[in-house]
Amino acid sequence: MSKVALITGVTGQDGAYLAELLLEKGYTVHGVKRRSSLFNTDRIDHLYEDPHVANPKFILHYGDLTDSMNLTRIIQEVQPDEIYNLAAMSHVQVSFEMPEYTANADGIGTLRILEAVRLLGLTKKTKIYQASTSELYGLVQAVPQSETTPFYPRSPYAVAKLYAYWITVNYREAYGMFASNGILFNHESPLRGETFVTRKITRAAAKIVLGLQDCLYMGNIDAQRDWGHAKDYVEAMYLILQQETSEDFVIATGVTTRVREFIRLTFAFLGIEVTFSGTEENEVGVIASIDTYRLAELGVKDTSHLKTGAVILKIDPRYYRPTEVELLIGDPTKSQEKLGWKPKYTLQTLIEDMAGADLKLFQKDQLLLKEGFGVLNYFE
Ligand code: NDP
Ligand code: GDR
Repeated sequence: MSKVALITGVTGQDGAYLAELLLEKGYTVHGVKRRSSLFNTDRIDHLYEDPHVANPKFILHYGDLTDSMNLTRIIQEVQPDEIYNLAAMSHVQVSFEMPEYTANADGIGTLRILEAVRLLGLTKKTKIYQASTSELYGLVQAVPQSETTPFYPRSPYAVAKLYAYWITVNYREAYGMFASNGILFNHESPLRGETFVTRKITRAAAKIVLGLQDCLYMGNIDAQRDWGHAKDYVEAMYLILQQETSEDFVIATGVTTRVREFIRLTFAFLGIEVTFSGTEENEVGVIASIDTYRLAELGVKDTSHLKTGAVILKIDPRYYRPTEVELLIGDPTKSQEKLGWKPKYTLQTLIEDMAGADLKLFQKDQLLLKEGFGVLNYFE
């Protein structure tokens, strides 16, 4: 009998990679997706199975983390061996604008799942993975951050996730449930949401190189993050639920990088050298040199719109956060030793994957535009 997994947040970046991984491992995968007025399954369309086939391996259910009855019914129907709770309002800056909703979905949503498993008498059968986050560390208490570093959350998102973290620990201790937190540091990919910083940068760099955008507006480019690839990180989620005992794990690369360095490396991969000048809100990023051979290699033949000395980055304080998390660097020793987990991607191969994919995406759009099909109408 194949194992049965239930993934909340299956339409998100991690949900898509995790569903793919578990299907490859022979699982039957159930996913919770939200009802939306437009299709929201782009990231998982390649996994779609006609629901009319016998014994489908990938099944979607409408649901929402704010709806207890709905979650309880789905869990009762599915009787999962493993639940991966990935659903969340996951954007830190947006959580300042929607604090109550964020607390409800990200905090109480986790309680709803734990309590459903308990009330349905599944505590001995169902293992639960909770998507915890390095945002819990917030204001720096010590670095590198490990499983024993104190938390100091700095956003409504992180405070909601703090509740989710502790309620997961509490259900494990109170009811003997297998419920584990993966404290994952930032992980990115070509499937990353367009408004997270890495994807915003790779998209803008690709568009600037193709002459579809002039300037990239950024917030705090001195923030430091420990960035990995989502493909590596979903492997860790799976491993956490295959352990004999339920425990919490930090998943990170152990390397931290400033946002400005991510910008520099992304443009460098695309053949543009960027230098920075000015300070704080007046800082700008300028094209220092253009490698036309590299651009030609990438299929960018017309570079007439790219000029040395052009300003391609400005600071817009709109993107500053009321309270910022300045420095994250994880200590992955425990996950390396106990899970045997090691990331395959480096920062450079992550950037190549993301910037390469975005360049291809906008080259396709450019072609369609040239031929008179479609409009370039992406909100930033
Ligand atoms: P995404 O934002 O890409 O995906 C979030 C998913 O949650 C989407 O499927 C979204 O649905 C769904 N969702 C949002 N609100 C609800 C709700 N109320 N009910 C049901 N589903 C909902 O996030 P990631 O894939 O990047 O992250 C996955 C999880 O891991 C999140 O919990 C995030 O907070 C956490 N995390 C992420 C890290 C990262 O660097 N990526 C690091 C550490 C933790 P829809 O598609 O309809 O919007
Ligand atoms: P983060 O990711 O807040 O770490 O949360 P994000 O990519 O949004 O920001 C990283 C850092 O970049 C700075 N920054 C900007 N960020 C955005 N989005 N847009 C900008 O224009 C910009 N300019 C500078 C930010 O201030 C910040 O310091 C992500 C999410 O996936 C969470 O769900 C997850 O829990 C954590 O990672 C780990």
